[in-house]
Amino acid sequence: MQSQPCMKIKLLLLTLCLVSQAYAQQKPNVILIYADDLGYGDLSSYGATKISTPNIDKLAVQGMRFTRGYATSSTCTPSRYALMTGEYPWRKQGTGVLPGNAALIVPTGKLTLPGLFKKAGYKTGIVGKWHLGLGDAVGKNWNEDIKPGPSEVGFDFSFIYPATADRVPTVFMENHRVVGLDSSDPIKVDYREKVGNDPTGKENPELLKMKASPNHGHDNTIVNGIGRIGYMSGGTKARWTDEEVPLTFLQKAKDFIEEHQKEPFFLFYSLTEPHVPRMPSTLFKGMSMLGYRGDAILQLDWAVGEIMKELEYLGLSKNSLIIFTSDNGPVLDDGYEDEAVTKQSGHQPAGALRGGKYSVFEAGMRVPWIVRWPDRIKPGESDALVSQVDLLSSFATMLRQPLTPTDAPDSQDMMKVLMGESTQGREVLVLHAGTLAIIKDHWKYIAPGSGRAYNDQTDIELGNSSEPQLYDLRQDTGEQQNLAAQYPEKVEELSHLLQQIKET
Ligand code: NG6
Ligand code: CA
Repeated sequence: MQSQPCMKIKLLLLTLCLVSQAYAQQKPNVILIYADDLGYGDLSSYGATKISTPNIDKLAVQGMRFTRGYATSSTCTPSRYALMTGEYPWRKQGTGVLPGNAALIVPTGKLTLPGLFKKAGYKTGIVGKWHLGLGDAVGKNWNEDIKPGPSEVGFDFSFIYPATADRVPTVFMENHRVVGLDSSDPIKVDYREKVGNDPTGKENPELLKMKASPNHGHDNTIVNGIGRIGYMSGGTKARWTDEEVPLTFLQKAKDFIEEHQKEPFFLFYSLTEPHVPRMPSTLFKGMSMLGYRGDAILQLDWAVGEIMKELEYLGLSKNSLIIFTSDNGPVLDDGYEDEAVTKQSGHQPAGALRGGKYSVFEAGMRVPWIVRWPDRIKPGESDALVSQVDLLSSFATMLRQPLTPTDAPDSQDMMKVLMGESTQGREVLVLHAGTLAIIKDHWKYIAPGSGRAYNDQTDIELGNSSEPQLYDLRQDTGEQQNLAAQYPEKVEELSHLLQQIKET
């Protein structure tokens, strides 16, 4: 017979053992930090020398830094569509850059990334930019509940703005409602013709605090001295102040984390920087010496640091999985005279990559990509091929949620790769801008297309050509040498493969 104290010690040890096992198996919190138009070369951890981003660099040092991580597309809406659905956006009509009054394009009846987390018992939230449409029609009443939206595709909580900072309506929405509605000053939105009496950039350019670039589309309703795309009237008190937008999102993100600290949560923290209009808060104006675009990047880096501090403070840092990436590549002049070009000062937002936002060349879609999870990931670097379309399947594996054959059709399970436990990335990846491209091993084939080769407004090479293009990314990351004529059988193989994928 064992003595009483001995039994007690054994019981205590057993309990401790079970508790620690449960702890090890505890589901991690997941925070997806998604920058807007941040380029491959915009971070010091990705080679930038004219700007320093210590907080994001720290994530890179403590986690896995990917050098071949991609968004699916070179603009926002399609990349986000793929992230949410696990489906290549070019398979579906209407997934291009949406106006601010567009209807929701994410299907409500299908599995989505937040829906997956929800099924696995997580609390899910999005804070920041949405840009996937709201409601079931273009013509909607902004003064009442708007559905469907984030709540109907899997988010328990949303605090968003509808489209982009340069598109009306310039308001925040919490769950189904615009924040700060005032029935005596109803909001109207129109993208075809002017509504109400607010001045426009076209009629009253003298009222602008930041000029629109010539021939860009930012000359409709002026809000806070900035011309927007689209017209709005009313909602005077609901309109955001540009300098405060990122600070508001940061606070809401921190609140969400704090509120759900005791249960597993998934937070999609969808930052707005460095997308136009770049209007950093007073503290950051002038800080980078690269103009407001650089300042916005510093502000973004600071916000990431604040999120990390919050996690530390709550004791959640180790068991939180952070993914940091960007929705598409960089652009300097995207429609406002904000000195991004004149103060570039040698900064290379795309690093050594060719092209930029809107381009099918590498800079359009190859973006910073960092995964940090101290409880599981050993710090390192990986050149495995991964795409944001893969997150859905990868998390399905992590959460042990089986997928049906119609769920996330283009998403591949990259969990081991993301954890740094495998170097076997994708074999094949389709990229999307004006035309499609396909990467297989180190080869990249760009299908011929009729689009412009160069956009002089944004000063970006779009990558379109009437001729097939073939690049050897291993030797020529900068896509300088078109080898199509030299390797016709490779061109044949890849164009055939692309065709096959399009038809599946
Ligand atoms: C373009 C806008 C650009 C930006 C982009 C969307 C013009 C000339 N350009 O139409 O400023 O808003 O749409 O960017 O109006 S994205 O990152 O959301 O895809
Ligand atoms: Ca974007």
